[in-house]
Amino acid sequence: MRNLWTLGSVIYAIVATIVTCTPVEHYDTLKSRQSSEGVVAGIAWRDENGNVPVRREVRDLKENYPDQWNLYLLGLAALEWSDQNDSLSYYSLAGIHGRPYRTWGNAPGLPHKLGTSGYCPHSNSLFLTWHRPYLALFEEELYKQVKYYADAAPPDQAGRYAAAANSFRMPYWDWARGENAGTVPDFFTTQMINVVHTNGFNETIWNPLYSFYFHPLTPSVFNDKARAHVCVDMQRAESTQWSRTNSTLRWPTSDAPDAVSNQAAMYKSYEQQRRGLHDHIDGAFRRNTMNEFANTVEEAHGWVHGVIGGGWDGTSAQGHMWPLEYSAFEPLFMLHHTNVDRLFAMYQSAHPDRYFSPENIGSNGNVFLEDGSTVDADTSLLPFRNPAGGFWTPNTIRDTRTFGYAYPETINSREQTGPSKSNIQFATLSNAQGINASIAQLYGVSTRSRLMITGPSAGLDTSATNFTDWNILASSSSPSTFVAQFSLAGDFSSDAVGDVGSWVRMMPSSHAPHSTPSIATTTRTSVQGKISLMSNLLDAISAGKLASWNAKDVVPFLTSALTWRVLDAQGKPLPSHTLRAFTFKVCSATATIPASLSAPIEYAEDDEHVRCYPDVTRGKAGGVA
Ligand SMILES: *[C@@H]1O[C@H](CO)[C@@H](O)[C@H](O)[C@H]1NC(C)=O
Ligand SMILES: *[C@@H]1O[C@H](CO)[C@@H](O)[C@H](O)[C@H]1NC(C)=O
Ligand SMILES: *[C@@H]1O[C@H](CO)[C@@H](O)[C@H](O)[C@H]1NC(C)=O
Ligand SMILES: *[C@@H]1O[C@H](CO)[C@@H](O)[C@H](O)[C@H]1NC(C)=O
Ligand SMILES: *[C@@H]1O[C@H](CO)[C@@H](O)[C@H](O)[C@H]1NC(C)=O
Ligand SMILES: [Cu+2]
Repeated sequence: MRNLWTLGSVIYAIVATIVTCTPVEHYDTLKSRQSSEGVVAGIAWRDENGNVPVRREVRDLKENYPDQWNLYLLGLAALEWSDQNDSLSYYSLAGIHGRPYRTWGNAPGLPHKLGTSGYCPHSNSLFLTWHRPYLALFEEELYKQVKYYADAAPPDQAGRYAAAANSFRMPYWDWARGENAGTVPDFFTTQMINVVHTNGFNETIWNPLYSFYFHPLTPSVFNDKARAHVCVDMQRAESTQWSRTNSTLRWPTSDAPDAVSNQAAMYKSYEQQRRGLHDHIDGAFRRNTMNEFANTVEEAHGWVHGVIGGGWDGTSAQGHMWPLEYSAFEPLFMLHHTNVDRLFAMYQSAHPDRYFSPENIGSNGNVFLEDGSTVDADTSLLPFRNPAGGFWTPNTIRDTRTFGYAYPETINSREQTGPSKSNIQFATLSNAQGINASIAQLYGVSTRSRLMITGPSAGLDTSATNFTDWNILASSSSPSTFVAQFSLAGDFSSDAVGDVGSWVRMMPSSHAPHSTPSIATTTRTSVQGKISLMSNLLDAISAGKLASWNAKDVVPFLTSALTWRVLDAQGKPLPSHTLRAFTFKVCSATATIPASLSAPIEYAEDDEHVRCYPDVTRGKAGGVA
């Protein structure tokens, strides 16, 4: 008994030390405490037919709905400058996701995790569902600001702005449309932006999409190093930059306090990655279960965090968007995650019968999830309370209309039962043809059109309907953030880096307690990734470097051309001998092109039509032999 007691007090002392390392700001020091604390109700307004408005693509909002665009800029700027002590301020809402690791909305989570983790679930199946009420909460607060500006309009403009405000919903940035959707919008990257006030006056304001200013910055809650000094068990290769940087940065020039963003690096990174992102989302929509879809979308999502934040390839310091702990402070976070939520809603519309099955989360716990627990569609999504009582769950957030919004592609899709099918006002994209056609046209079409163009010159009879689809299948048991970059150009020092695309896993830094070499010895359950080679093989065929996409040509080509490297969260390449946590193989599958352009390409998944080629990967670090 005595030994047990002694052991118990030692454990208690260790836990107490860890908990007191980081100052925990408790919610009750914050303003706005009320009985409805932490309740996410969504936006109640509906049109005369009872339909919810849509969240629009941000470029569509700017070009075609200028009143809503101007209210958005004014409202977002006001929210960003709101009092950080208010629990519904931009700062407090962003702080729910990761740092400063404080409790929110009277939902403290697990007592022994207080002050060590945020609420955001990553690398587990709650990822998509947790962000839906999170975004809805942010949207509610943004909407209040938008209404405030509309209500202050001069009397002769009041009706116009009231209408714009009522149907305002926050925009998304569709980063998944590849070359078809152009570059990073320029209004993400300019410091100043023009806004037209409701009284008609023009003003150039600080662009709220450019960066968020901490006011004040509280170094004690953003200082990983200071914490590591107190907690001797946490020797981390982390920087103190977060406790010194007054505003959110992208691809910062250094980790010094006077660092500035390098927007051109974000711009270029997106140009390099957008085709791979497109292929990856195309692949996500082809997954057969919601859990697999969620996992594949989360990979592409992590990739966008890197495109915006930078710092993962060693060419810059880390920007706020890259580490999970700080990413929600970056103004583009909400635009990015709203697109993730939209992709989720589209998959739901295409497959209304599919939803989340129970999953063990392994080591991916957070402030409210114990490591090793099993989550399912009834797990509480802390800290977001349902007005009907208790917390929201994956089952209760299933329908976006619960929170008062839809997306252009889902507003009238077949599974939804809104009273009107003719609400053209909200339908910026035609969805009359159904959700599968929208998915095929937005995310499946580039491979197909390129096949049709390149096919004949590569000896493909375009009246034939079958072709061979090539992918890298990857798996990893790494518990830390990593970026696996794949290349056919072979030169990782050039601009061609990652020309095939990347496979990204974003993890909280607490998952790398002893820095990266421990990657090799961990035992957590593995994650799977699938990276399409199709676009690059088509390029190679066009360039005359590859005769056809048949195995007899592709296998020798990939054997000599395909290389990869894996970077840690700081952008340092991992030495080959530490890649034991990874496996990479190259496989092909038979795919069938349907006659109708609005029907998706069909990919065989069964063993009979899938073949793997160890020749391609043998002798390469992590490669299957
Ligand atoms: C916010 O709260 C802190 C700590 O309670 C206090 O020092 C600070 O003055 C408050 N700031 C504002 C703007 O109320
Ligand atoms: C405001 O500025 C825009 C862009 O510079 C211009 O097109 C518009 O006419 C201006 N409106 C007013 C009321 O000055
Ligand atoms: C950051 O803000 C603090 C006070 O808010 C100020 O003292 C400091 O000079 C600022 N640093 C930079 C680099 O602007
Ligand atoms: C979309 O297509 C899939 C097959 O690819 C089918 O199972 C599903 O029912 C379709 N969804 C709708 C809403 O038509
Ligand atoms: C195309 O592939 C499917 C299997 O995915 C197969 O059943 C069919 O016979 C193939 N058609 C041709 C023309 O090869
Ligand atoms: Cu995220």
